[in-house]
Amino acid sequence: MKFSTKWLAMFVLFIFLNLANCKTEKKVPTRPNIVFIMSDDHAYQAISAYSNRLINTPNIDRIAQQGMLFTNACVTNSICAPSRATILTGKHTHINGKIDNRMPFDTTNVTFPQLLHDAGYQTAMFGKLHFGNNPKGFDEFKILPGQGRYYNPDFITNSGDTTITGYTTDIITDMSLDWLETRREEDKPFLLMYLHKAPHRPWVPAERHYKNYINKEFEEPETLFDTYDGRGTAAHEAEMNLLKHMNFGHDMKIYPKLMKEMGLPVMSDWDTSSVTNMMNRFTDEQREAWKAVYEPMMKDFKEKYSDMSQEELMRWKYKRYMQDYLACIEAVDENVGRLLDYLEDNDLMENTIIVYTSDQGFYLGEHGWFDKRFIYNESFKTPLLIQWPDVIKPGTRNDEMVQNLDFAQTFLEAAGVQAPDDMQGESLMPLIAGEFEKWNRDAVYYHYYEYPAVHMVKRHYGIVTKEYKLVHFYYDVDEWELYDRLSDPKEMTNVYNDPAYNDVVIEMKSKLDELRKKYNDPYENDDKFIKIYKDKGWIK
Ligand code: SGN
Ligand code: CA
Repeated sequence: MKFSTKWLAMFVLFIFLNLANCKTEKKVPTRPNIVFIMSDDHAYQAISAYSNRLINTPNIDRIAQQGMLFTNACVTNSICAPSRATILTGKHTHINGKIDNRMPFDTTNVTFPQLLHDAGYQTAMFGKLHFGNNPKGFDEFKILPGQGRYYNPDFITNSGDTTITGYTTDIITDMSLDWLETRREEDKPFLLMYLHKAPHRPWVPAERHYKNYINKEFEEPETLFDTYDGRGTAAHEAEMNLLKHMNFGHDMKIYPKLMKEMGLPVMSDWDTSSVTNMMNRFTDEQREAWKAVYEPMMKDFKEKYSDMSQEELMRWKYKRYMQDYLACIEAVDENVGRLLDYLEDNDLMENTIIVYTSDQGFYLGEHGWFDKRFIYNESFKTPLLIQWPDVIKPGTRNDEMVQNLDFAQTFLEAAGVQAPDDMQGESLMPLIAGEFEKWNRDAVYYHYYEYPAVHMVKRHYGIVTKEYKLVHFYYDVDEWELYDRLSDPKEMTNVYNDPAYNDVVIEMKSKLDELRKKYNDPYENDDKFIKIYKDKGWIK
């Protein structure tokens, strides 16, 4: 009797200790895997976890269902390579040097993948980087040169260059799955950067999607016919209006020969050559499939064009734009689903941080625009969904002002690696672990430089809080704008000169000065970067 009581007590203690252990293990997971999924130019308006007005993205939405959806995530400089440089370095672009798509990325910058690799992580990158130089700190990479191609893409890899037949979104996923399946070292945590080219311009979808989308119609944004009254020179002069600047060839996929026949204007140097290049790159099979769907579209347009009003043409262009843009996202969503299924089927979900984001947001006809660059909402914000079953409560939403600047420190903290002191973001760990009292950011800083350049969005910087947005456009103008984000969420009225907002302007300007100091961006920097453009002969 005595013997069995002792054993029973020991058994209970053993169970208790084990349970306690499991509990600690669950709460503070060690060295999680990180799957960083980023697409290019994916507007949050085209993810159903944010809004199902345009498209259903059941797979991307899974990440929000299992984790957290950020409704106020934004970038520091809304353009491709600068955003990527900020993500990798945890620094604003005036510090890491990649202020625009043209300047080279300075490879002496320390990046979070290098630090994770040094700390024992296995690291891989597949897809679009857009730096002009290769990534450091990766055991393996296969990246698209520059913008890359939608069909039969070339890749730069750490074992030589290659060209692969097929559709780029599928191929980047195949590469990632192949790496996970055949080269992952099970005794190490891993970082996988899975980076889509889609849905970047010129929006070339896979056959299985374009044939379904070519006859679809879409709800229009309220501001499709915006005339920019109530805003400054920059909005009026930007060259990203669907009616005025979206190309008939390159974007709408009308054959150059037909453009000529119909007298359609050529809107960029590459408007006509781009369709020809795309057709030449296709395999015979891909070309025939394409013609079967896009030639009837052209025929139909040819019949209607001469009777179309400018308003009808704008509507037609919006529809055509959405057909191809959203069809590209279908493939991204499907492929994200393949990756999530793999992680699920291989017991890799529990202690893996999965992030879905884009390098910036995008205009889907809001203000009559496509493209990005502006601090205005659709391009300033970016989608952000994060799951980490061991840590994040499923189905949560967060409306804090988080930035692409914050990823590096978040991942380093999650991996237990000390972040260098000169990184400028904030780890998102308190937000994702539900310790909200530890988060105290109330404003973010933004600075865009690539001007004069394609789309002609003027240089500007600004500060954004949940309530207000203060912007200064400079270089060839000197104009301030203030938006009341709560009463004017579509940003239609600049209230900078409205006396009712005098105090807000004063307060926001003083906060702006503080942030420029905090991020080490003295006002003299603005001229320094203009001078670089002059020295390079990009401006006179
Ligand atoms: C290309 C696009 C632009 C786009 C930039 C930058 N033109 O130049 O529309 O703004 O890339 O995009 S295209 O005719 O070549 O498609 S970014 O995402 O790489 O920054
Ligand atoms: Ca981009």
